[in-house]
Amino acid sequence: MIGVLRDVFDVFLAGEEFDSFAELTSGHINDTFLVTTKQQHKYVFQKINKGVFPDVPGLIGNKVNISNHLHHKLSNLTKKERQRRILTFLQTSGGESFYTDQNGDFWNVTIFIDESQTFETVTDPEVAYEGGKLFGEFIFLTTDFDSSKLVEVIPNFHNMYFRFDQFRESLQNASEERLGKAKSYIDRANELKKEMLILQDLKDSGQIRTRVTHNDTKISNALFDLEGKGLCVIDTDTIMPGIIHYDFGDAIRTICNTAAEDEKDLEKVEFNMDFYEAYTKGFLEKTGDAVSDLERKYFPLAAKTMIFIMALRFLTDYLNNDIYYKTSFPGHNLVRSANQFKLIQSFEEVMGRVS
Ligand code: GN1
Ligand code: MG
Repeated sequence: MIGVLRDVFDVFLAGEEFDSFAELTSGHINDTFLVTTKQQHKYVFQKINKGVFPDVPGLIGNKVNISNHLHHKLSNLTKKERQRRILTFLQTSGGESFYTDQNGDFWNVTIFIDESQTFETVTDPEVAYEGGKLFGEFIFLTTDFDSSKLVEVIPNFHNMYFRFDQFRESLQNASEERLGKAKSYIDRANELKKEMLILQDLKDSGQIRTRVTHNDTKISNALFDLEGKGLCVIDTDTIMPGIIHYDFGDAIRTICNTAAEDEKDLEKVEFNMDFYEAYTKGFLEKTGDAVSDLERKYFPLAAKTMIFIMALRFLTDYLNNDIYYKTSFPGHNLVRSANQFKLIQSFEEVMGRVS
């Protein structure tokens, strides 16, 4: 690995000297490294998974364009402040935002944001509130960016019809053993199908507007400063046109889960309503009038739908013998799916109590 990292280094950081690197392992898709220079600067080197993303140059174009837009919108801040609040992409000596290595893999480099922290799970409503403000601000600041200028980096990424089609195919190809182990979750997915298509229909009919969305707003993709204030939205690979519900719901999916998304002990998995309220408050404070009443009306369904889509995708990957997500033990995807289905059950109970 060191060889290719050095090649990437030389192309992006000709003026500095390589010191050391460490792999950052929290993502499920790409390979990510923290690189430190002898000048004591830190950068994030990322190799984008070209098996998952068919158009990597398009993907990098999206995220660089959105970063530039955000830098422009926050131009009242100093450059140093902006580089802590917004991902900043380096350019190669040839003026490109990515480098293609000898294997045809694509690399991009961003400035590492130091003195920051992330959360895999949330235990403090203040984190939920700050996360809501951060992702809400992202929506607010990108509302005037024409989303049709973005490449659809994974076509149909959050399209529920498409995810059900993939699920149906996986059922046809799965082993008897895996079908048996997954039976109760397969049944549950089918039971929920009709409700889980409502938002997709509202999007497809144009009743809910398509805008710039991040599409992977799990809480670990929000950086916080050391005081716990929201700092920067990271992992912008999946930025593309979408509906606000994708971002609202995916954040709730991780913030309101009292356990990690792959916790095996399902008794630990509960939906935390206080965090739902704290997140929503922060989100709406920042989005302001960028959110319509109709969009807002469907926030609770957005939460359920985004928990569900991950339950379905993990289940599908389990039935496909784990070809998409990185797994660390046999059955990892089934554990993830079971976890998300338990979260839906808890969500239904908690929401039933408040409504
Ligand atoms: C994947 O690679 P990572 O962890 O950023 C996935 C998301 C899921 C997430 C679940 C391109 O994101 O959709 O919500 O795992 N990204 C892609 O943890 O499929
Ligand atoms: Mg991601």
